[in-house]
Amino acid sequence: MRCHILTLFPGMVTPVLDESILKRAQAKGLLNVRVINIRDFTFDKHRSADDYPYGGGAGMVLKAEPVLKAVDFIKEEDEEDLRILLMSPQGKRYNQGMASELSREERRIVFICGHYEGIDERVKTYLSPEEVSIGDYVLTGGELAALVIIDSVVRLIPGVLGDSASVEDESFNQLLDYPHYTRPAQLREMDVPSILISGNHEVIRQWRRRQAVANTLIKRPDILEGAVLSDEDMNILKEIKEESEK
Ligand code: 6GU
Repeated sequence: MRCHILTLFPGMVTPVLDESILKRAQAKGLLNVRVINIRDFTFDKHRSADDYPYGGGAGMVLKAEPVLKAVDFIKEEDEEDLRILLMSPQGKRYNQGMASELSREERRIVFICGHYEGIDERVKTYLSPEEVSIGDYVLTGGELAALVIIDSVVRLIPGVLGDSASVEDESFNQLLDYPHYTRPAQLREMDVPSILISGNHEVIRQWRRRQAVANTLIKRPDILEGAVLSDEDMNILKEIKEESEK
């Protein structure tokens, strides 16, 4: 994944990029991120990136020109053909399917992080970016959203996670997880399910599928509505439903 983050607050993103998996992915050359300060593309006396809204009203608006200049700069320095995402609570709701799609994107991805009450509409008119939201709530800016997207995309890139089995088959990876346990086998009178200690890998696999399906049915039945299930999971779901009707 190759991306640029355009922000007025580089300090909100760089520490996160310098930890854990995101740091390792960069060291391995699987993630390339450049953080660009939008303020570096302001050229007036006060280096102002925001201004009062035309028509009045509360709050400030992020100016269009510094953002457009920053994008011009990326096109000149790096490449012409960019995938531009505008972080906005009004955008299309981000999900795992979009993460999967972005993990295969060859182009450089540009995250434009707005702040203040909004961003001058002409950024949208000029760049026709994809507007993306990470959920139905309002953040103070797009930085955290951009990091959420980068994190969720990077872990899907082959070689990023140590164990490639950690990223399961995409199409059958839409259910919630099964429960995990580690040592000790008994903790405050709570035992690890004995199946997990049985050593029978096939039985363990089936137990986990069943837990995942049951977990999803209880906590997120909405996911099951649209999910493409394997034949095995379909059968498990049918069994669970039949049992609950008894
Ligand atoms: Cl992408 N930006 C902002 N400012 N707020 C959000 C968001 C994005 N997604 C959800 N809320």
